[in-house]
Amino acid sequence: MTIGIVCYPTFGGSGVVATELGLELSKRGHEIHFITYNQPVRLELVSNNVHYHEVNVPEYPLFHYQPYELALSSKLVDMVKLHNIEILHVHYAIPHAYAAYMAKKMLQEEGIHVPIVTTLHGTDITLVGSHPFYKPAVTFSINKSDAVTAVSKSLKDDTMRLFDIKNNIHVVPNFIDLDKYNHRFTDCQRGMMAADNEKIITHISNLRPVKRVQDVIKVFYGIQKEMPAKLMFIGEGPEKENVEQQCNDLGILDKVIFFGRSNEIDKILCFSDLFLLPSETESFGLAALEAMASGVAVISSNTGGIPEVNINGYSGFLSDVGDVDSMIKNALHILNDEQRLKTFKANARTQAEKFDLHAIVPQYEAIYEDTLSKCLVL
Ligand code: GMT
Repeated sequence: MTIGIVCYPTFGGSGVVATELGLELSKRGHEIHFITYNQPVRLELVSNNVHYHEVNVPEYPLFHYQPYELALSSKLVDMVKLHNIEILHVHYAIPHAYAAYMAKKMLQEEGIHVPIVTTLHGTDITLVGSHPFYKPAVTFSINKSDAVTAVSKSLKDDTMRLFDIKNNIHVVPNFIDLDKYNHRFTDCQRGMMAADNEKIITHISNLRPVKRVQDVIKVFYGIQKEMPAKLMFIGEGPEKENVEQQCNDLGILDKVIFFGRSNEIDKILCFSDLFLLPSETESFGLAALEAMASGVAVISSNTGGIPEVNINGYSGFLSDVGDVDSMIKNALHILNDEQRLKTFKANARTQAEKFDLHAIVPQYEAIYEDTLSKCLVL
C-alpha cells in the first residue's frame, strides 16, 4: 500500500507513534509518505520507501493567523496525486482530520477516492478537542473519517462520552519495538550518573502542566529522604523553570540531572530503577511503556488509559492523581527490597511485551485493508 501519514513532528507521543508506525510499515513493504511541517524527530532515515514532504505556510502579514489547515489540505491533494497515495492516516484530530477531509473532498471532484483513517491520541479529545471552540469541528472530523482508532479503551470511552460520535472506534494501543530496549549497549554506564548505592528514578515528558511534574519532584523528595537516590529528569517544556526552582527550594538540585530533550531515552532507561508518571490525564502513557520495555517499574497515577498499561501491584503501582504520599509509600515499598525490585522490574518488561509492535502494527494494516475494500465497494 502507499500510505500518507500526517502527524505532529515533535517529541510528543502522537508524533513518536506515527513515526515508528510509518517506519515499521515501510519494513513490511509499504510505501510511506510523511506529510508535516517538519521532519519528525524520530525519522532519522528517509529511504526509497520512506519519504518526507514538508508543508510550508507562506507568511502573509495580512493574515493575523497563518492558515496551516489550508496549506496542509492543499499539500495532501498534491501529494496524493503525485505519489498515488491510496490511504491517508492522520494522527491527532485537530487539525489533521479536518484538513484531510477537505483534501478528500477536493480529490473527489477529480474522481480520486482516498479514505482517511484518524487516530485519536488523547489531548486532541480530553483537553483541547472537547473545548466548545473546537467541538463541532472535531465531532465532524471524527464522524467523517472512514475509520477511527483510539490508543486506549479509556480514550475511546471519553470520546464517546464527550462527542456525538456515529462512527465505530477501534482501540489500537501504543506499541513498542522491544528490540530497541534489549540493552546491548556497551555504554549503559550507570556509574556516570549515580553511585552504586544510589537508586535511579526517571521521569520523561514534555513538562506540560498535565504531567504534574511538581508531583514528580515531591515523590522524589520523599524517596531520597529515605535512601540514596538520583532523579533523571528528561524533557523540555513550560514547567521546566518551576521545577528547577522547586528542586532548589527543596535543596535537592545536586540530586537531579536535567537532560533536556534526548534521543537516547533507551540509554537512560537502561540503568533506571523506577519511572514516575503522576499525570493529571494520560490517554495511554507511551513514556511509561518505554520505561517498562527497559525493565523499569512504574509509579503512576491511575488516570485515563494508564491502568491499561501499568498493572497495579505487578509492573508498578497506581495512585489517585495528586496523592503524593501514596506514590512515595509505593515507591519505597518497591525500592526497599532488592528482590522485590527485581521482580517488579521483570514484571514491567513482561507487561510491555503485550505491546510488541509486531502484534500491534498488523492491526493498523488490517484497518487500512478493510477501509480500502469498503471504499472500493462504494
Ligand atoms: O502526552 C503528551 O503531552 C503528548 C501527547 C501527544 O498528543 O502527542 O501524547 C498523547 O499521545 C500519546 C501517544 O498516543 C499517549 O501515549 C499519551 O498518553 C497522550 N497524552 C495525553 O493523553 C496527555
